[in-house]
Amino acid sequence: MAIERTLSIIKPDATRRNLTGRINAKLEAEGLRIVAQKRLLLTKEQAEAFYAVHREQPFFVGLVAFMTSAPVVAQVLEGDSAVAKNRDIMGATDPTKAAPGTIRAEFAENIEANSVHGSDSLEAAVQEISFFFAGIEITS
Ligand code: FUP
Repeated sequence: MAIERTLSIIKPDATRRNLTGRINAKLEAEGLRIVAQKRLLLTKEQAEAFYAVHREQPFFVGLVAFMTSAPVVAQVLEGDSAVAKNRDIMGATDPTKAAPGTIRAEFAENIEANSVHGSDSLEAAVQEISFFFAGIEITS
């Protein structure tokens, strides 16, 4: 296994319900290290840029409105196979399909307000980490 870094976002539905600590506890219990973290309120332009790949999707406008509705916590997670491991810990996009014990099964409100984002590939992780963090802000 290789040590990887992945980008995680604790979304507005979760920050609003004070779930940051409980989500972080799950990530750490599964062996991921939080090597950078910051809380911020995304602008419309920032949310649109982050989710640019979904620009043509019918859910795009709602997704941007949701992601700018309250603060998010952006974080870099590090560990063995961190990209896939975080996706496992998160669970499926739709919480009704997420495996028991996953963050989305436990906390998500619906397919849009689904509590967390996680990079879906190593290439996406590199790009998404650089969207939020400078190298000097990440410390193993
Ligand atoms: P994921 O990688 O699991 O976050 O899922 P996607 O990249 O497919 O979708 C990104 C985000 O778009 C989801 F987290 C929530 C939102 N979305 C919707 O609001 N409705 C949908 O039908 C699909 C995705």
